[in-house]
Amino acid sequence: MAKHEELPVPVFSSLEPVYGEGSLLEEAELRFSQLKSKFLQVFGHPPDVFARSPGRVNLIGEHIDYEGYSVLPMAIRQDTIVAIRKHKEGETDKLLKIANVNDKYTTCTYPADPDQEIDLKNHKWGHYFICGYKGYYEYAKSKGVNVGEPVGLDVLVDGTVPTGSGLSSSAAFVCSSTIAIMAAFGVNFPKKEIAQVTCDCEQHIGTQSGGMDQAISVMAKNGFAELIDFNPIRATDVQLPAGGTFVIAHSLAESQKAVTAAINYNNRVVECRLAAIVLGIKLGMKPQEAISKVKTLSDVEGLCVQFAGGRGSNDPGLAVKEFLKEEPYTAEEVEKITETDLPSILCDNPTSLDVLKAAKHFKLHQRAAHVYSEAVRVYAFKDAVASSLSEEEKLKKLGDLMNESHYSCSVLYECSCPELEEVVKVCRDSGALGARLTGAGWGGCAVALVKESIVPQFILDLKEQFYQSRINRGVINKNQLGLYVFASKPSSGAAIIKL
Ligand code: NG1
Repeated sequence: MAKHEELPVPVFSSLEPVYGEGSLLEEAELRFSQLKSKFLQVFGHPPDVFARSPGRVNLIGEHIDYEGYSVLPMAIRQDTIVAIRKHKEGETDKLLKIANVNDKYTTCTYPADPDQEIDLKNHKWGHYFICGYKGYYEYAKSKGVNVGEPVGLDVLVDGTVPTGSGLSSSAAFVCSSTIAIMAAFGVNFPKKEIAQVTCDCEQHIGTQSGGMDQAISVMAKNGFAELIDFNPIRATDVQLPAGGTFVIAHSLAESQKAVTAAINYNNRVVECRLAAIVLGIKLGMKPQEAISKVKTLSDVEGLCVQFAGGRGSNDPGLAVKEFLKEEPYTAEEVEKITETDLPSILCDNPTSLDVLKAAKHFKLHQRAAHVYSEAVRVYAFKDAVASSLSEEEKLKKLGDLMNESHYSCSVLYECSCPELEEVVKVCRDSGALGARLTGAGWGGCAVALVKESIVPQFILDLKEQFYQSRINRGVINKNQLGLYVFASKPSSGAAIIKL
């Protein structure tokens, strides 16, 4: 039997296989029927097809996917549904009209041109659809599909993944858009290929993201977290211990990842790249060879481990301690080691040049120390899940690893913020076995591992200690609390729905 990532995105003619039964199904039935009527009302035709893709919570493995390391997320029930209709021959307006059921998002219109540039200086929510649109054409052409003349598309979006929350609303939107476009054009591909295409095409938005979010959104399986490996993309089911529940708690600070890319997300990608090049050179590579061959810390892991081997260890972190100083590097210091100016090293990506313009210095030691140690924690987490430890011990071990991960993200990678620190502390004080920021950070959500038996009390405690003062100040409405703090079970991945 083919592995599930080799299979195409499933096509369903009813909602049960995706949403199960009970209240989730009822809620989904309502959403789909409202989406259908609104589509008719806005565009004067019914949609041809729907695609949905979920958000995710990353349990462990933060900021290491773009360095080539495995991560361990699970899909959540919140998702993005895209309803789409391809214009028929004879319909002359060659436009992509992207509307949203939520009035907060005004309709975006773009030309039906797969080669259009996305205007990064003028960020719009519809740009994420254009990522998928460009991705579809680039990929279909590379697979020899006759894509024909571009035609207009009518699109209506309904998303329930909170934006800027570290739960990957962007990937849910890009994946559902790409899959909806594929379905409208009558093609489908293996899930692992779609995971790669959507990962590549989301980079059109200007973040040099890794592939975690798209991979889990496309390849998730109901009831399982997934260990996601890269190069090539692969998903391995991880059955989480039954006695533990993951509770997601929003810090209520919005993470503006695309807008702050030059100082936050892309800055870390660049720092990791420079750390990897410097390590490569210190461990014997010629500067030019390191610059051309080394892109990520995983590229020099072998050299670091070899170095550690000489000291009776296999920890690449030893090379970090030995060769990367803790004080931040100036651009000149890095250029002295690389014998090349930084713009020439990083010229393959214009968004890296934006990082250089904004950066005062580079913290190579701390970033590399985080990446290598976090990569080890992912496997320790997976091994603990599969171990013969008692359930109690297992949950304790998983919680400890999550706490260590948070410390590393906060102190070494500096991707936390005061609100996240506060919510993580409240989670731990309220009985979580472990709690950490999840996703890119700089705002967004924390994820806490909580014993199943105390979940209701835990959520009440969080409400009292973290959310009540925010409700009193009018930051959120008390009726919306369920959107910001909720228990989550591993949900299913992307699907095409023809009703
Ligand atoms: P968020 O911002 O949580 O969707 C981002 C990246 C991931 C990964 C995490 C940090 C995108 C689409 N996703 O996730 O690839 O690097 O940060 O672990 O940018």
